[in-house]
Order: sequence, then structure tokens, then C-alpha cells
Amino acid sequence: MCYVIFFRQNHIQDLFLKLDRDSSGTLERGEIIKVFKQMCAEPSEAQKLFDNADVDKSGTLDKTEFEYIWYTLFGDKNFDG
Ligand SMILES: [Ca+2]
Repeated sequence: MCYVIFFRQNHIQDLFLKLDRDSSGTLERGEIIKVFKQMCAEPSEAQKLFDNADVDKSGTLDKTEFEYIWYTLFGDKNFDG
């Protein structure tokens, strides 16, 4: 459940901006996997989540793809952005 706590402390858009350290508008695979691990996801699950979210298979997540992960994990009811 720790990932839910993590989510509640950070709005999705704020979290994206925080993770996008070089302001490229995308998050790299390694950064996302690291976040998922902090959210207590299993490494294999983290990889799977990333692959599912990376719709265009670019190897990075843009904001839309990042939000998709949150919709997938938490559903609309927890999305208050
Ligand atoms: Ca992508």
C-alpha cells in the first residue's frame, strides 16, 4: 500500500515535473523504474508497468503516458489533478 501513500503526497503533474529533472518533457525508463521500486513494486512488475505505459515504444514516458500509469494503478476515483 505504500505506493498509495506516495501518490497522495504528490499530484501527478507535480510529480512528473519533479521527476523530469532536465525538463525534457519525458521521463526515461530508468527513472520510472526507480520510482516504481520506491512505490514497492516488484522489479518485474515495474518493467511491465513501464512497457504497458510506453504506448509509442519510445523508451521514455511523456506526460500522457505517465498519467496513463496512474489511471491504471489507481483509477479515476483517485485522480484529482
Ligand atoms: Ca513513450
